[in-house]
Amino acid sequence: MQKTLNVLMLSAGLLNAPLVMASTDTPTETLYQQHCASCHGSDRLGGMGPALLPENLSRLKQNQAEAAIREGRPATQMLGFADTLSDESITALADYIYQPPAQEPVWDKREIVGSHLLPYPSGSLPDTPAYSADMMNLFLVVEIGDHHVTLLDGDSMEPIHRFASRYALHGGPKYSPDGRYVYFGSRDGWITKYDLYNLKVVAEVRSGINMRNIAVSADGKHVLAANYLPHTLVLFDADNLDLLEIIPVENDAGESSRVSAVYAAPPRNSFIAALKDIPQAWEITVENNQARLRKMQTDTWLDDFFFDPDYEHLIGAARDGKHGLVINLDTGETTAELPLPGMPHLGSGITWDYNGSRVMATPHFRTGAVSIIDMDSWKVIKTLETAGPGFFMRSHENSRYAWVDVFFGPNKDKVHVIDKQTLEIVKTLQPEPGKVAAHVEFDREGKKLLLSIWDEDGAVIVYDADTLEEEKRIPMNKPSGKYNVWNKINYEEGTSH
Ligand code: DHE
Repeated sequence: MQKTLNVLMLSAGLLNAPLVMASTDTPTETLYQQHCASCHGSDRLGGMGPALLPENLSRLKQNQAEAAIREGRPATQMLGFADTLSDESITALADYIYQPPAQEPVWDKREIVGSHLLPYPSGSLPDTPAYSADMMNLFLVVEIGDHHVTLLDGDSMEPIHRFASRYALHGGPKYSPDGRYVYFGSRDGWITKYDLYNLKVVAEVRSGINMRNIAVSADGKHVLAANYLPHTLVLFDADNLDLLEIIPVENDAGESSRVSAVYAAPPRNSFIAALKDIPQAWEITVENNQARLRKMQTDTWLDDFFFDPDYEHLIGAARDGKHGLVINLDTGETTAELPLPGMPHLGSGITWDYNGSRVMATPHFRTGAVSIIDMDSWKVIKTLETAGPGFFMRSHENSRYAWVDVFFGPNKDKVHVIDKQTLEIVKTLQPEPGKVAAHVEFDREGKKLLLSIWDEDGAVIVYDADTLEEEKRIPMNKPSGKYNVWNKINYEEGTSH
């Protein structure tokens, strides 16, 4: 019996791991293998269920994890264990998954290639849409409540299809330049390529254990993934998601770094990566399927980037959360410093023409303010007070209004509408009292827009972009981001890129 247990534990890499004991006298490791491993992987790297490692759990409080083990998770395969396990065992299990594993998990070439799924190789499906709609005015809505995606017809605002996604998608899905395919990234490292013509997942691969986001090159040939764990950028061929290169992220002294995010820079035909742990920004160009790196030293650690429309400058938020730096991407030199209150969320910044100049605007995570910055002089021309810290900002070239949410605090159910020419808030909406209202996306013409009621019993609300009147509500399960094909593939000025 002991021999069998040893073999089981050896195959799960457990004999070297410390044995945490639940007070039932059953080692917690054994409880994990008995009850959790079949879905979450014997190594905790995930399987049908998400990875259960400290990095992957950083957004879930331990008592919430305990509640999920006890009661399960509605609308998922996660069953509750209240009837099977004692309270002490449940607490011990929750404790256990927040401890780092005895051996650092490995996610290298073998694991990446081993994860690759290719149900429909490139060229194997029809090249015409299987349904009729304006394919340029489709929206994808990510529903994080039950990990699904809804495809919406942007003319009729009717759902066309709803499909299951990987667990915890994060960051905007990225379209191929012709708008036929979309690539999703999950926090657990999965990249999913989906064919919008045939409504099918065509390829999937897991780039890492804990991923931040992905970017698709302007020519549509490459996908680059930014990982926290391991410290890598991973380059894939966009056709079938074949692995091309694993790029270790480290400086010349061999110190490695997590990658905060990666962005496509279309006019430069390159990618730009933001690094979390070393004060550098990287530009990555791909030649003959090989990555060439340019490492720009920066004055401080920068997170969260925004770019001017020509991608000549990068605007990064300094780690102190109080200012931003403007860096010339050709010279790598810092050209300006911006005083910004309370952790700007530059990733959701937008730009527009104002009095003959281009301005950019960004909300802040820690302060109820929107900063509006002149992009020629790099001066803050207005700090607009809002009802609380915001997360996302949006507009459209054809709309006179910019929308910003109040994601945090007692006014989280409010959304401000800003007149882009007077730089004043002209209306504050409160569509569903008590529930977060956040993240807007316009249709391709800028005539209508969608706003999320960010709740399991939530909805996407359709507004007329001029009259600001509500037109309809489409029920959804915690809808987060919404992404219009035309706006994304044309790098529309009012949306994220
Ligand atoms: Fe995000 C985009 C970073 C927490 C929902 N988020 C991004 C991007 C970055 C980022 C760098 C741009 C990448 C892209 O689109 O390719 N997000 C971070 C964080 O550092 C932060 C604050 C903490 C973290 O743990 O990651 C964070 N983000 C969240 C959330 O809590 C949100 C609200 C819910 C969730 O799903 O996790 C959230 N982030 C989003 C969404 C986008 C996003 C919906 C895409 C916005 C868009 O319109 O493009």
